[in-house]
Amino acid sequence: MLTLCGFAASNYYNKVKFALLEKGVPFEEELAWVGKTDPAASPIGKVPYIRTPQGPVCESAVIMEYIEQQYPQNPLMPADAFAAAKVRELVTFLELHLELVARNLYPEAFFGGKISDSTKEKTGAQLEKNIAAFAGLAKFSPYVAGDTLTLADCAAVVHLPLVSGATKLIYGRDFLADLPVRDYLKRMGERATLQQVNADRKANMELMLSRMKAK
Ligand SMILES: N[C@@H](CCC(=O)N[C@@H](CS)C(=O)NCC(=O)O)C(=O)O
Repeated sequence: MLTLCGFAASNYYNKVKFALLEKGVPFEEELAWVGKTDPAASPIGKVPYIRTPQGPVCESAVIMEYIEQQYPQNPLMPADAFAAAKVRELVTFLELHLELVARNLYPEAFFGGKISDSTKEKTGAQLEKNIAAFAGLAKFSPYVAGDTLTLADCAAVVHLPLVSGATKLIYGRDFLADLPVRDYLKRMGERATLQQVNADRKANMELMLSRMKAK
């Protein structure tokens, strides 16, 4: 049995969880807050990580590839090499060029902190450029990579809402507004799998807040 470790308020954790649910791979969840992770499984202290019968694996993109290879049922990667490369390209854009850049905004957007005007300016310009490039690659017809649900959707459903939310809060404008993201997320939100992920996320978020208050 595979164990997914981390906490359900984490978008990286939810990306893996959504893939497991969509594939119908049985798994258990082990709650591991930041600071309480297993160093033997996640040497850098990040979540998620998984425990497999052969040992642990960390880094969500690597975990996704492992799951895909180990459990071929309900594939989330096309068999064709070029089509698979296009899915990985979208995943890289979502993770590296959208989420990681937007993360510069999170301290002020979500965590009550402050970021400098120069960070806002630089991050805004970078996001405009990267989102325009992503728009040229993403299909949303009806899935991010085309007519089939793939790993790109697992990344999109967790990363796109944060990019929208953070840009709205910092710049007063959703940088993804010109893309069909809202309709896409609404459609995806009709899936029982995503509904479960989101319900668990909300419950875990409350738990996280009550832990923070108790400190
Ligand atoms: N590249 C990592 C990123 C994971 C990540 O940043 N997770 C956050 C929670 S959403 C975390 O563990 N942060 C704690 C830290 O960086 O120490 C992955 O894809 O798994």
